[in-house]
Amino acid sequence: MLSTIALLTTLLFTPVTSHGGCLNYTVGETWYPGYSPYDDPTPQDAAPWMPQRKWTTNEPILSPTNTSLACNAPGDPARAYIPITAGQTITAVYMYWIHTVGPMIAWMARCPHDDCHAAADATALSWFKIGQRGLESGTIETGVWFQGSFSRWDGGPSLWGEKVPEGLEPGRYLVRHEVVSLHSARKPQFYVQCAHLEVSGEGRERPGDEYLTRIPGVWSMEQPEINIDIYAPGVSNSTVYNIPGPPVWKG
Ligand SMILES: [Cu+2]
Repeated sequence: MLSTIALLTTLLFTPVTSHGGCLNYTVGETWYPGYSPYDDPTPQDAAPWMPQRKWTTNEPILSPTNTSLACNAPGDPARAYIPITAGQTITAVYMYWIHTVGPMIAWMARCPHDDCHAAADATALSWFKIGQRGLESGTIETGVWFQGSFSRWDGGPSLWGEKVPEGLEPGRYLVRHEVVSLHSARKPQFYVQCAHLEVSGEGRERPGDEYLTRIPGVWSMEQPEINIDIYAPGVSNSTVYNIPGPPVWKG
């Protein structure tokens, strides 16, 4: 009951009724504001400091083959890059996050010719995972997923940090934060934001082909972990959820 009241209070004082997303980033102590679909787009579109690709609605993407799955819609390139050294953590800062079930995956992709602005078509890039979070304890239906445990229900920022692999070669990359929400049976919801990163450091490695995939392409309704009914017998009480897709590249 208490949590219900807290949730209702949050909803009354935030500009959304159901969905949230990644609106900011931090590296160390530095904050990098991203795009806000809740605010006037005009100054944001002109902002030279903007490191996040444009997204104009907090609604989920409902099809794993939608081209907006890559970097949301419209996904216009950002103007700025977040500087980060390989081995440092990029933290995605979510606001208004309320869903609790399903995996979260952080991805990166190298921009051709080190120009993420020219590489506007994120569906053509080779994506690799840098981190993923799933079921932390309990069962698929009622257990604790990172998606629920990371959320600050009081309306404060919810933080999700993943390390840029230490061995990664310097260059300009997209980083893509994806939440897959599975609370509707066989109707997965995808929440995606992308930002531009400028990676420095001494790394000389890049992920091999077995780590790379296209987006869309990586998910399909043929995958039992994506096309899932978390309330079905045999599923709801399972304590194992394997996050599909390629393995995480640790660099
Ligand atoms: Cu939602």
